[in-house]
Amino acid sequence: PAKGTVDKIVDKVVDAVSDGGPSNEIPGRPGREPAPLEEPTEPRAPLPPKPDQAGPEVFTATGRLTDVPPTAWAQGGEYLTTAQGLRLTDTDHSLKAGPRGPVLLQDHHLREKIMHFDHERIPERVVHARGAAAHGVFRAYGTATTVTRAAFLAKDVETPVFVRFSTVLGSRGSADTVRDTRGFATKFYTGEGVFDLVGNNIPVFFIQDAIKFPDVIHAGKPHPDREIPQAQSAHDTFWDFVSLHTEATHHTLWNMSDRGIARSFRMMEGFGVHTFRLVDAKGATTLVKFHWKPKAGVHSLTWEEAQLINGMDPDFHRRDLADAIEAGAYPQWELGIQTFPDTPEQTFQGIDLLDPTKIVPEELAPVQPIGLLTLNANPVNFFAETEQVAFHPGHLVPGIDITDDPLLAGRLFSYLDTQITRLGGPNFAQIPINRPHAPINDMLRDGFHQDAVHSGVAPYKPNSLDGGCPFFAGQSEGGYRETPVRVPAAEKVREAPASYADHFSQPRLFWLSLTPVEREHVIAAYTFELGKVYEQAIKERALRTLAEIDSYLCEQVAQGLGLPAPKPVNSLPSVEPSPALSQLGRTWPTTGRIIGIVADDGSDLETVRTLRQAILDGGMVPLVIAPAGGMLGADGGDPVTVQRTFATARSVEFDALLLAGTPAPGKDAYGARDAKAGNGVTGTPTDPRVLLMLAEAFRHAKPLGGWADAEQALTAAGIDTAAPGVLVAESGDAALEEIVRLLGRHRVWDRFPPAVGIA
Ligand code: HDE
Repeated sequence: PAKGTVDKIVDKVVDAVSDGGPSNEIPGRPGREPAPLEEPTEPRAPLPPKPDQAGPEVFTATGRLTDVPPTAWAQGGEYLTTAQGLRLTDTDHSLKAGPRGPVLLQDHHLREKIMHFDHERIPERVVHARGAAAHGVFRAYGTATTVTRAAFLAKDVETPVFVRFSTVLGSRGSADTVRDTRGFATKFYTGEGVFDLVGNNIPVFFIQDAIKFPDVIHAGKPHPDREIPQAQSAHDTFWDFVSLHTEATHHTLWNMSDRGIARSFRMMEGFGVHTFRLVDAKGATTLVKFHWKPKAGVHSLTWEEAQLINGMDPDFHRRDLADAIEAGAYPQWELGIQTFPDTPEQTFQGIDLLDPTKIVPEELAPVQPIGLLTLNANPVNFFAETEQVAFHPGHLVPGIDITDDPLLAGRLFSYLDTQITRLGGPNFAQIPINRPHAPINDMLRDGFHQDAVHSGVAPYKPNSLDGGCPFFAGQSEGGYRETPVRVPAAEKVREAPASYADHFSQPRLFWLSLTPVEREHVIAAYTFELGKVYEQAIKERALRTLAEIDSYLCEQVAQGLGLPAPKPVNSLPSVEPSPALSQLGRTWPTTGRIIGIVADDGSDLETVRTLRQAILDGGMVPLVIAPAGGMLGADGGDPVTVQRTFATARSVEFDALLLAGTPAPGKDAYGARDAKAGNGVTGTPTDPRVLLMLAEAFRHAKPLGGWADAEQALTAAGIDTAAPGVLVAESGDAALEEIVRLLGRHRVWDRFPPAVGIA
């Protein structure tokens, strides 16, 4: 991002701190004017309309309203009105018989205001209820034109998009950093109609047939008796189901890997999961799998970090996405496709392309980039946009078709159906965020929340009364034609193909493709999750599933649970690992990374000033952490703005920590107070909250270090200063340089060499 834009976010943080904190007045540098307490009396200009959300054609008895910006319907006038447009003189007092008298039933404004409030909530999504979204643009490279006629994939075509990320299990108010699959749903507003790519950050799914969806979700959601636990898979019903229904093994293993605890929505891959069928201009078809590759790399939290964040900042992912966009550090992904010949078997090198529990390793079918997604604008209103957006895998455009994956077939029903309950009727396509940018002429009429005032008398076809309008489009006019795929002559059965019975070869492939560090995390995750299960029989069954993946994995988890490991399985499938499945081992851009600088008035502030600027120049975000808010400036130089205090900061917010020397305990350090009560922190020269921050950052394998007498604080925190990724540098510059180099790898895993048996 441009330096100025990252600066913006820092200034925003400064503003936020100055809003609530003590006076920031510094001689010669006055703080902000205090906000006026009265409401302004001059009307302000209406909010600008959103250019990509023009309204439907609306006519009234007095004429056409089409040219009125959509915001004018809801927020246009200068005066507060009722929903009927009546200007109001007061909204603070009910109408009463005298100031102390009873409230009058005739108060129509009170009645309307409370009635509307009573109905402000709508049912949350039955899955993927918790989410965050952003607007953006997709620019096609044109490389896909060899396999598809989709107009939005032609070279340099730019298409507006809206992308919603989500967790699956939790309710709308649940925490962001739980262990779960993440949704990655993209709405492309193409000139040929809306195309929705409704994917996840994990390339496989728990089930092979949509008819099992209620089962897996009932098992994952909180227990029906006490409605706990919220947004977790670490409980009996989930493990009961996945240990019995072993086709879930592959997806479960991905969830137990670091993919289940993404560092940021910006740092996740996305997958279309199913195989789709692309069709070129001549009707030739190619089978494809869609992939989103994040420009920022694929990174995860550590498990302890994820749990801490759920308490410290349950909106962590939501905030991270919005802050990055506001700072101008626009998140980007490349869209890519793996292509496979559309053969009657619909397999590729023996892998069944219709089985959504299977991947095709990138080493066998490389991901070919076809365009770039950039998220560049936050929603203006969460409810109107993020909550009301309605995705559907059946929203397709010419050139993109479905396959007979039985999981996809059920989804094609589900996503329309669910909106009727959630959005209150069949007209949800008219909600601004769902409106196509292509012209609509659908002959669908009436129903709840009908926004359009349709003209004409003949919403039927054929008709003569409306001149035969609207007309059918031929293929040359962009008409959608289903691919005439041959359907095999067969008997009606409730059965799956034989290849769907292989539930373990690909989990083994995934396990063997991970680095030792990643495998350790998988072992820890299973041990944690199964450790939360009460029923012994379920744990034992889950261990038998693990024995089908790898004996070491199974033994280690069994040991953690204090259970005997089941007998190793003879002849586990021999599979070729796919290194592309590992998140580690590559170096990524450090743009947008957050570096905390711990300092106080006794620190080397001159270097803090220089480093702060250097971090900004590098496209990263410096946050100065000090004993109290306001400014640091005891050395008489330019005051250094404090963004976090020892009270508001916690290690989980930062990707790396730098110490500008050892800070003295803050005046109001709770640790100092607690020390009097004898909690064991007496005698340390450093504020205990700083010690906690350092110890956590160390445990979470984050780069950390400092200069001046920083070593004293590190040692007081019990940190071995010779450990990898811990630096006590000669100068601030040297410390920063090394920190940035380490951040390119995200974490310093060398600090914790994996157990010998794991490699
Ligand atoms: Fe969904 N899914 N799903 N799903 N799904 C929904 O639609 C469903 C599946 C995914 O941000 C619901 O509007 C069935 C796979 C995402 O608004 C619902 C089956 C994948 C989102 C629904 C699946 C997904 C949803 C709930 C099994 C990855 C959030 C609210 C056949 C490829 C979209 C809604 C958003 C949401 C049904 C399986 C991704 C009920 C029946 C596989 C990202 O319609």
